Amino acid sequence: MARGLDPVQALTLLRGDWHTGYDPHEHRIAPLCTPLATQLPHAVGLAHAARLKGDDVVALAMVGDGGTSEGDFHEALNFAAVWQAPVVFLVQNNGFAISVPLAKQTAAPSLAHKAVGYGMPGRLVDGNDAPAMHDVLTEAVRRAREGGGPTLVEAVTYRLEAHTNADDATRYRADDEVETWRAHDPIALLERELADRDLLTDDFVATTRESAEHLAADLRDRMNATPPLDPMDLFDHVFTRQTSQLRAQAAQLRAELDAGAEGHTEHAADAAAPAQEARP
Ligand SMILES: Cc1ncc(C[n+]2csc(CCOP(=O)(O)OP(=O)(O)O)c2C)c(N)n1
Repeated sequence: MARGLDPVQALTLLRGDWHTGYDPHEHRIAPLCTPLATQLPHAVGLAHAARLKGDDVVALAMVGDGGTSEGDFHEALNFAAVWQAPVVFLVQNNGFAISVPLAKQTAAPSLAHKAVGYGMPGRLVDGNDAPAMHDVLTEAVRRAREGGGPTLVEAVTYRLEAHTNADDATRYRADDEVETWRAHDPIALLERELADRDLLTDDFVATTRESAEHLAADLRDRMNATPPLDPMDLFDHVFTRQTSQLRAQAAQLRAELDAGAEGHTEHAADAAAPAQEARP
């Protein structure tokens, strides 16, 4: 969104569409992908290639605390350091990978410590402190741009809500822990800090709140509108030339969809029949 992307475009994949919703080249944002941490080796390859071509690029690769347990995390950081690729790895450590707390994810003193083993600087920062985040990331980007190689940044924060609406977070963490972190909400902290420095007017706060509510309401409305999806699209862009297995699977789905559509018509007819009979 900071690069002018429509939030509905950014969320297209999560509505079940087969494409990422925006042009990665136009916005210089890689396509979203569901498998955890695969974006990290992609970022290293992209940054390394850009440097070889003399393109002034620094890749920012983001991952969660849980994602740092994936093999891709290790491979990406290792190669980034060996090649001195211009990449900044930003780990959003929000304490949980769905229900798994960080203590079950790693025995390292911090995730930032892992940088030492790869041979790159590691930075541990309060992820709820916006100016601190800005400082640390600006320094990491500058180092990468000047040829100083990658940096691993661990931003410590907390996931206030459940992982998804299918997750009941009360089963694995205490309410008072959540409330303690709620008091450190990064937006409230930034607002207080700016107000303390007389950099914030009531007018600006009111206008910003109003436009944020408007943006959220508009996003909800547009996300709730049923997207024009055809499940058969699923098979179109997997291979340049479709395999026989995919053709068979496509035919099977087509048959199931057609049978389902007929089933719906029959149900609709069943439902309509008694009403017709009851008519005088
Ligand atoms: C390779 C892989 N394994 C499992 C999953 C299922 N999964 C989706 S999100 C998630 C937890 C991610 O936790 P974390 O990396 O800490 O990120 P967070 O969502 O907390 O920001 C898991 C296990 C997945 N998407 N990909």
